[in-house]
Amino acid sequence: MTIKRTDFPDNFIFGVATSSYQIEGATNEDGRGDSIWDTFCREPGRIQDGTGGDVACDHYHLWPQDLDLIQSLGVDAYRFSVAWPRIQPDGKGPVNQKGLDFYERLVDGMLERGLQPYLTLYHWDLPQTLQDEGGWVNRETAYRFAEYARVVAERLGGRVRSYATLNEPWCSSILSYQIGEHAPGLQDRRAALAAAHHLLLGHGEAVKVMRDIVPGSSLGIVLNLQPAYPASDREEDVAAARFADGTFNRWFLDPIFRGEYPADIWDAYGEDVPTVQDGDFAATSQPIDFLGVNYYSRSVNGATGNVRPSESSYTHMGWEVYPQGLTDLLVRINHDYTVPPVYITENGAAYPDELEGGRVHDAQRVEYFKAHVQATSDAVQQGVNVAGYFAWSLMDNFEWAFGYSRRFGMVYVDYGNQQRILKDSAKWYQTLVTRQDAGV
Ligand code: NCW
Repeated sequence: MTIKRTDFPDNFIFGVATSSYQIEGATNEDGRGDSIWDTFCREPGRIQDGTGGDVACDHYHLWPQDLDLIQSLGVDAYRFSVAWPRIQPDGKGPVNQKGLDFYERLVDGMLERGLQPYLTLYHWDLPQTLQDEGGWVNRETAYRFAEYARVVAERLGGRVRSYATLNEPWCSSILSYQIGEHAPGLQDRRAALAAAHHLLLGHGEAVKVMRDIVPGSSLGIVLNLQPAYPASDREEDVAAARFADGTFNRWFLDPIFRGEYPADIWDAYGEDVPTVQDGDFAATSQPIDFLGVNYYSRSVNGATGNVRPSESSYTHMGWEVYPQGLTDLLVRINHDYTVPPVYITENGAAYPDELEGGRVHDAQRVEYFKAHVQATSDAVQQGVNVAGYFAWSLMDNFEWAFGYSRRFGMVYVDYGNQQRILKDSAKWYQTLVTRQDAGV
């Protein structure tokens, strides 16, 4: 089966995505403050290969050539994130003009190259000073976030077509404060649920503030959603899937699109539920212009734990390859919620790539992308308003707790000399997006 660009609506956007801490490096330059990831990476045992983001892809210095690279792929848009500690080193108060200057150059650089900027305000690099006061567990952080959003929107304004508040709040709450795999590495469910609530509140407050500053830009949020399937028809397995869907998906979707938490999960959380003040749900459910969906895999749930189907293939992250899950997920959210246009803001796969004679033959990644772009098109055919697709990632980068041991890029990064080398998947994507009628 082949897929071609003309299978999609004319104004459908194709892009590539990255995030600040994963690519920028230069963590001590031009007045940047510490983020919770700088601290976390210094703690022994937190990062699999003992590395951190101090150099990463050195994008802070190499950005002009990286933008050239993106332009050469022929994509329409570039999704990137702003590092809060570059803008406000202490997370509040004084604004660091040099930080704003960097992102202004970057945005202008995109526009000069015909690339639409899709900006994310928070891709997990919380200023350490705010963490010292409790981080997202502290309600005040939500209001600090709205101030930071104001500062960025005032400088970059309507040049940025799309502002996302948060990337994957499940990760910056549950994975960070309950499971403890991400910074700040706590293991406390009650704290995690407070963090999730304050993230959602911060999202809503930021949307309110930005509406007036950038009325022409589209505002939204990016969630990592994972459809949950039962391992069998047995009642216990169906209940397990419903619970997984509730904690992972509905806990974030419902406050945004219904102004409430899902009752079944609220009851299951017992004493650990967050304190919700009057007006909080009015904030979390502020109208938004788009929903960003990051899709990587599904979960298969049994009463006694998750199941890993043996006939499936798995990526280097151990995530099952299941493209049908993307179609199912999109159709389902379109059915269950009144959703604005949806973007697939991330989709991709890590594989252990090897550079051979200047080339990277990442056939599995090509297959992964092909199947998921097709799955996106299937959802469009079934009536879901999908407005764009962003590949994760433009280039190999710092994969959080896995350090540099996982490669998600369409472009290979040789960390020894910072060379960028197009993998076969980048060439495949280039053909898809630039040769309108070429089946790839
Ligand atoms: S870790 C993660 N990722 C990867 C990361 O590079 C990117 O910054 C994120 O936006 C690739 O895309 C996202 N997501 C976490 C997914 C959670 C998987 C469920 C784990 C269950 C314990």
